[in-house]
Amino acid sequence: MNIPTTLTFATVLALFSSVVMAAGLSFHELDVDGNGLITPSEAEISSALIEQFAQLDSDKSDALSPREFARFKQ
Ligand SMILES: [Ca+2]
Repeated sequence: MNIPTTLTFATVLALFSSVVMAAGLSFHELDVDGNGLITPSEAEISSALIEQFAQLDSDKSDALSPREFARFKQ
C-alpha cells in the first residue's frame, strides 16, 4: 500500500466514521428539553451514555454540556 492509498483510505474511514456518528445519538437529539444540557433522565435513552455519565460529567453538575458530551464513546 503506497502513501496516497493510505491517505485515501484514512479519508474514507474518517468520512465513514462521521456518518456513523451522525447515525448515532447527537447532543441535540438527547437534549430533549433543549436547555443545552443532558440530564440523567435525558441520558436514559442510551445505556452506554448512562454508564459513562458520571465519568463524562467532569464538573459534577449532574448534567452534560456539549463539551462533556463530546467525550462520549458511542
Ligand atoms: Ca436538557
